[in-house]
Amino acid sequence: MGEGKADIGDILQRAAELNISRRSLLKGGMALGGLLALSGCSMLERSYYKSTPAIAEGPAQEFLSACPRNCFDTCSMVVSVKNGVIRKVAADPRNTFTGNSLCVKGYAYTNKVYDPNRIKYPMMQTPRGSGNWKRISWDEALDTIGKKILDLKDRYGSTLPVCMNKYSGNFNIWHYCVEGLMNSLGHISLVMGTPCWPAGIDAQGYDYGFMWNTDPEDFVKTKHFMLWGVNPAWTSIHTMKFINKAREQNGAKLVVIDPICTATASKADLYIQIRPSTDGALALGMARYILDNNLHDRNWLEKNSKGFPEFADYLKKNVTVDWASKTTGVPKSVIEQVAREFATAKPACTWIGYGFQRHINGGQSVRNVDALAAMTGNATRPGGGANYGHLATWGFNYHAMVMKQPEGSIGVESPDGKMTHRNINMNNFGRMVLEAKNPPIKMLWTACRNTVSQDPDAPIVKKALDSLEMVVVVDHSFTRTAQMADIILPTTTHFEHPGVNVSYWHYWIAAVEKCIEPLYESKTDLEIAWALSKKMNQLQPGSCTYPTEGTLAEWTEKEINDGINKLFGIKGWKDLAKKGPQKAHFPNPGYSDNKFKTPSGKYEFVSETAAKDGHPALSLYKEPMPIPKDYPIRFITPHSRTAIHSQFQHNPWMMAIFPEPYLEIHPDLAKEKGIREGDMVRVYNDLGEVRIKAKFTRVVPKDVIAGYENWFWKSDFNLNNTVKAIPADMGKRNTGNPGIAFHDNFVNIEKA
Ligand SMILES: Nc1nc2c(c(=O)[nH]1)N[C@H]1C(S)=C(S)[C@@H](COP(=O)(O)OP(=O)(O)OC[C@H]3O[C@@H](n4cnc5c(=O)[nH]c(N)nc54)[C@H](O)[C@@H]3O)O[C@H]1N2
Ligand SMILES: Nc1nc2c(c(=O)[nH]1)N[C@H]1C(S)=C(S)[C@@H](COP(=O)(O)OP(=O)(O)OC[C@H]3O[C@@H](n4cnc5c(=O)[nH]c(N)nc54)[C@H](O)[C@@H]3O)O[C@H]1N2
Ligand SMILES: [Mo]
Repeated sequence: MGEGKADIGDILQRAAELNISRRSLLKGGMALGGLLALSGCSMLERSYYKSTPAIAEGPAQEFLSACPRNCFDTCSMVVSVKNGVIRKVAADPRNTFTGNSLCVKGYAYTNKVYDPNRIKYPMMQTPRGSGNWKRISWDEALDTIGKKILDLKDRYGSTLPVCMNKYSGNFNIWHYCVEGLMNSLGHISLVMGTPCWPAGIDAQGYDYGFMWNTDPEDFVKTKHFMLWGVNPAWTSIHTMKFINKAREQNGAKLVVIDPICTATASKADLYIQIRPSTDGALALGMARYILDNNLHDRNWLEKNSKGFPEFADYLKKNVTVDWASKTTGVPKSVIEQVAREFATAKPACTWIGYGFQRHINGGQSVRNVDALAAMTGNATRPGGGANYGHLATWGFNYHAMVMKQPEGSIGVESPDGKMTHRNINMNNFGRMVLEAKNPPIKMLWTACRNTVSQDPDAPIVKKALDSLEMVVVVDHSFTRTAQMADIILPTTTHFEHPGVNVSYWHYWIAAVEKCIEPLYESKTDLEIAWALSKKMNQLQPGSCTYPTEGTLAEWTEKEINDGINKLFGIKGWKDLAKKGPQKAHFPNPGYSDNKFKTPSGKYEFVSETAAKDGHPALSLYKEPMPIPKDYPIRFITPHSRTAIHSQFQHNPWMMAIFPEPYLEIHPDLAKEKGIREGDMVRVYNDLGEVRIKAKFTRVVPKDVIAGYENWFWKSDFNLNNTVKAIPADMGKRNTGNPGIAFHDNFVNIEKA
């Protein structure tokens, strides 16, 4: 990692040595009455829309911050504080990707921090799910948890009955302390993988060696955009600025391919309403047209690629534009037109969204789109690229994570004879917890994660939680998962501690300064790790190797190394905080030097690595999932404008502007089912059901309905009640487990 550019190989190897999951590095029915009475919320609920503290007098002080949510944009922010109270959160324009504005969620931070429904104290619920919450002290909470871990270790001879599920609540670097803490207890049942982007990572791994998107600020150079299953008008609003600039300055054309006419699609020059999960056929149909019309970049292909002749041969024998048109539902003339325009515009930029690859053929479809970008010479052209994401700025020390197990810790034997954690697939979490044997799973520690809300198979996840002896949730919100906990531990927001953040999309780094004191009795995840380790060692010396003290400032500084310093032109975290956000200076962003990390060192149309992993070596077409007879309607559940997953939407300001979820339904389908606009609709399949209000719209085709994943305060609306844990085709190589086909979700509907 000496050069600062994260060598993912190094990081993964280091993680593997320490038995830390790859996923940790890769985006790594409570009854309310009782609770509200205890926490003082009943009073606060009455002033629901006035939740920020009274105006504080005195001079404002400004602090640097960065939004640590799992989002492309990872905005740099400036926070104004008066008398210890946050008054304003604004964009930091020194980060030129962030520019002058935040998103609707960023501006709602003052409300999120002071949300009256924040978890304020450690609390215990007896019995679980009853709503009978009691405030307890930190000492009692940690003592109870520590004794349970030791009891399980005693009964089963190892810490394998302890399971940990963490994902993307907070991407501040030292938040990997959660993995570190668990690693320090011994080998556990570790939830590995990611629900987010794994199929695409593996796909780009086969083609490029590893994903590495071009600098999105370079989108201004582009002449032609093809956005495949990505909705930046909601999910990356800052990238839209650069797309719009290219349209103004270069007359760039914007093509959007999505089964839903999204907010992004509505602004496009050309919107292609594709049949879901058939994008591979569109890409290959375009490729065939480009080949037939000699519009491919022979020069680039000869020098920089491997296997193009085989790919061309496949196209000639197996692909026609007619076939592509029939498969995708896109008219032949449109395929031909867009193929010609894409191949002749230089540079042409392709952006593959994460929503795109959440299908059983998602990874293979990414390879098909990659191939299209490569054959036109756009794979590495500045302002071009087949852009997906990157980890090139993530070369930190992971000091908070890298911990060793106690001596003699017993785990699962890996093929090379080493002890490791037991791999619990994040994308099949519920079932794997229920089915774990020898030893069974008995306890769950979860932080930065809302499994009941965000994971597929929600009804099975609930059963799994019910089956455990203890569930511990560290969070600031009373999430659905928290409602099923025995113990909840209140944690800080990023305004209450220092930290450091980078993005998996843009190239900036930003320091996070502590702006205010931790609210109520909340502690950072890192302080919780120190405190639990201390408690464990009091209860049984040597039972936890995690350090027991430190300062947050020191631990933040310890994440920075020479490589990071060099890459960003800084001298440690303090210097970064002094200078403000900094941008990485890569000599070869997005493989613009055409040096790939594949075995051949070239772009690979034919990948032996893919073949070794059981996939086609060639970038050929993979069929979508057949539509089940009893459940003929596809239910797509993408991301919401007013939330990051289960965060923000439930906060008072957001509830005020957007109080309830809606189901997008085509009027013709609604008519067939006897549903009127505004009716409650029961959406169901053999897994479960969800009830949502119908909103008539023609943005969805007749055989597709859409609802946006979200958590509304006091609502039991959960889209994942119907989403089954069906694996995507790829993801295991780089993230430990395959991705999840969220959008191969089939249901039926009726008036509720
Ligand atoms: N406001 C907001 N921003 C976010 C997030 C959020 O929750 N809210 N989440 C962040 C995270 S973690 C992520 S992963 C990203 C996700 O960012 P995106 O990938 O932009 O968003 P998604 O909503 O997952 O999916 C985008 C689109 O994929 C489409 N899609 C589904 N199946 C297909 C298909 O077969 N073909 C094609 N062409 N399109 C298809 C959906 O209709 C949807 O419009 O956004 C990040 N930014
Ligand atoms: N149906 C459907 N489901 C999906 C998706 C979809 O498109 N459709 N998208 C999937 C994707 S792409 C993703 S990335 C996942 C996201 O899944 P998660 O990562 O679970 O989602 P979040 O709701 O962002 O965050 C989880 C929790 O972290 C908490 N949190 C925030 N900051 C901190 C902190 O500092 N410490 C601790 N301990 N907790 C904190 C939040 O309050 C929240 O409750 O969801 C997936 N689920
Ligand atoms: Mo995600």
